[in-house]
Amino acid sequence: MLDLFKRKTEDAAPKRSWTERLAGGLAASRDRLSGALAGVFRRRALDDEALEELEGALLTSDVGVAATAHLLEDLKARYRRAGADADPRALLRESLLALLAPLERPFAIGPERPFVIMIAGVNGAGKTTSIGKLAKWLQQQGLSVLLAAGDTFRAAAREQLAVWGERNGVSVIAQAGGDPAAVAFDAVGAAAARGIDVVLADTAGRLPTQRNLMDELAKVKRVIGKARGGAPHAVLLVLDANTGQNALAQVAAFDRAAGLTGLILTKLDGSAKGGVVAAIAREHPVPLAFIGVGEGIDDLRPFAAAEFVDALLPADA
Ligand SMILES: Nc1nc2c(ncn2[C@@H]2O[C@H](COP(=O)(O)OP(=O)(O)O)[C@@H](O)[C@H]2O)c(=O)[nH]1
Ligand SMILES: [Mg+2]
Repeated sequence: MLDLFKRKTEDAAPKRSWTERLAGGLAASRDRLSGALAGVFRRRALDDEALEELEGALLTSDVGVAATAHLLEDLKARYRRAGADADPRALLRESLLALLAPLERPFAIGPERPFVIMIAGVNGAGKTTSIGKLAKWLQQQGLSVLLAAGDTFRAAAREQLAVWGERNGVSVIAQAGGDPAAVAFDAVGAAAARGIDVVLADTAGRLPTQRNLMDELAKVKRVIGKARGGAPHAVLLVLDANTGQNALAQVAAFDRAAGLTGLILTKLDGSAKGGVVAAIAREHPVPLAFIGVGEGIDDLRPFAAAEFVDALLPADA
């Protein structure tokens, strides 16, 4: 089982560059937006028909009703100001960048030691994989890392984290069938004893029946705080970019239960539409700390709004 997992990850190792994979993932949305903009160019006016076409393209790209309305209003205002020679593509890029830029916030590891990062998200969102990638990223910043296998309900999840531990050369604290909160508690203690800089605490995205995921998450958070006053210092929600508008509901629910400090948006390499970033920015802004574009260890980077807009709506298409 472990071998299978390893091979799968290696096969998916980056052959294309980061930019290519991000652009590849967003290709469908990019084509839709470019198609709608072509209509504006054809008619040489941002008229009702053009706006409707753009609206359709934005909605189909997961931008959501609120952010779509905002973007169209913003675009109209920019168009009015820019005058007859306006380049609608450049203006829409400006609108998008203005909307997304506030989500770009450098993810900083504070002075607390250990600095505890709790990773939350629904099952399959990409929590464990993102932890593997984050461990590498943190080590590249010169920080030592310890992983806590908090998804105790599934043996496979534990094994998967162990593989990422091995791949990164970092320790993993796990308990067979133990309580998630207890694992997190132990991990924080172990990190303190060993002088480790950062703890990455995995959590369950699905629970055995009759237990409420959000209650459990709040409990894990509380127990981490008992292990170390002030911890966790960051709570990151992992979102699968393919979940579309449902991602917004997840942001709201997890924020309520655990107080999110940031987001990780994964699987932007697939056929994700990407527009959900705009929806989050408009409706429930939480800093987008990282984006993921693959299953490999290097497939995670801090979110950069300009890079994202370039992939979604390049200047020169
Ligand atoms: N293509 C792609 N697949 C990903 C990415 N992140 C995670 N995955 C895959 O999504 C699946 C679920 O990921 P996992 O980390 O187990 O999710 P978890 O249940 O939240 O821990 C696995 O098959 C991962 O390899 C990503 O950025 N891109
Ligand atoms: Mg997992």
